[in-house]
Amino acid sequence: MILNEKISAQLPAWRERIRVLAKEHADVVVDTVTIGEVVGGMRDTKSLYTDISYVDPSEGIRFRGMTIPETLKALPKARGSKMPMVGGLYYLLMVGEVPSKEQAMEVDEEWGKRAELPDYLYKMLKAMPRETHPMTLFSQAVLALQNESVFAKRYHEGMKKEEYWEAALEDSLNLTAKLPMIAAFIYRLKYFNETKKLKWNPKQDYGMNFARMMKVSDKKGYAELARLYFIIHSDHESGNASAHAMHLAGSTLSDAYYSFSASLNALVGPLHGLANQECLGWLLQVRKQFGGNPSRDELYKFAWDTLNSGKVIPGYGHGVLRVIDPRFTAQLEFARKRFPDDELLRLAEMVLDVVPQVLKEQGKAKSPAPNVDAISGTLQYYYGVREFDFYTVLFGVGRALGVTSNYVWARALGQPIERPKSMTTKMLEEIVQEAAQPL
Ligand code: CMX
Repeated sequence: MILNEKISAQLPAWRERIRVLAKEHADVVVDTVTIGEVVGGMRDTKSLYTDISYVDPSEGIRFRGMTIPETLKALPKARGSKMPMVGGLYYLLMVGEVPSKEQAMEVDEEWGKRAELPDYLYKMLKAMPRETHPMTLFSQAVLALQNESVFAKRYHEGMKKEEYWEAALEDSLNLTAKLPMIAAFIYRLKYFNETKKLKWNPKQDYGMNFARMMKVSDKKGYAELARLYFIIHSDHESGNASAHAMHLAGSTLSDAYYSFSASLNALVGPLHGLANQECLGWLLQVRKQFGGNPSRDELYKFAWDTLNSGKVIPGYGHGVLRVIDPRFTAQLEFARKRFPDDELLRLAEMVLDVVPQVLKEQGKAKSPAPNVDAISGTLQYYYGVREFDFYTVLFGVGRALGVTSNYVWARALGQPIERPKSMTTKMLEEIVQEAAQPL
């Protein structure tokens, strides 16, 4: 399998680099942790390493060193499509090189061989009450598949530490292969009461298979969106909540299924991935109240009313980014090219003109700029996927590509179990008192 060979060839040099850092430079000070960081959710505390992606506060995400426009340009495109194959992105994240078309297709083909879902998974999903949140179903489905973990089986058979990554990769490929089908089945089951098993078409890529299984009316257009959506949502370095949850669980040698279920459970919070559903809900409330063409004053007041009611404005602000999220821009460009006259898109653009000003006036948010979630629901809505509570599932399918790449490399480089140190509040207060004493 191509990913095994490529990663295997790189490993000795990477392991040596980490060994040198750990053994020869362990005392070098990287950062001074402040009380602000301790009590402030470790925002920006430099305490993780990953080479899969990096978020530059003033530029946005780079996947293996490449910005979003560079990634979209460089990766081989799906047949008859302007968007890259998702298999190519997975190759890039895993291997660190831009794949040829054949290499990208090999990943897609590998997914095709592993996509089928076991019977018990269908039974389990069908047995759940229909009102269950789709993210609950999604996380449950991932957890149910743990039964199939190669890593867990081999670990109990005495697998050597140097081999962990290969079993982790095997699980990651099996898991990422199955996610589009699980997501589409949940969609058809929950909202249309359809219980028929789904089939993967090996002649179609990841994006088109997903669009076909979702049964949207414009499959070609939606497949393009799916490719873009999964690629841009894949990774955001390893400190964001969903990535970090996977990393933390994985560091205990939980397998990819247990770890990714943890990741999804973090993604579903309204301050993280659920913001995409909240965001569209907010936009539709605007439309309901003022119609499709509100005045600037109406929008301004609506935004202030949201803040004054103690809520956040979903889709704006970010923990690390200090500029417009390039993932937002990529989606905006996609929409402007394909459906510039869509009423909801125009509304989202009007909101973009007003909300940053309101957040600046309020003066709390460190960044008033839109993030990835500010527009993603608008695009889904256009293609007929209008069940907002499903949107975070889509985020989850994409996020799996990045977090499993991080997970494989964390095992490959023998990253240890995570165990940050807590202090008591009294200890922190004593540190403050000591610092205040004259020398
Ligand atoms: N609306 C209202 N207030 C906001 C805000 C927004 N969009 N963004 C930040 N703020 C507030 C914070 O709530 C915080 O207030 P308190 O001091 O009262 O706690 C203050 O501004 C400072 O926050 P910050 O340092 O700028 O941002 P954080 O790192 O604390 O939080 C985020 C980042 C994304 C949670 C926050 O901007 C937010 O809640 N945004 C809206 C929800 C959202 O879009 N989430 C999706 C993010 C992308 C993703 O992960 O999917």
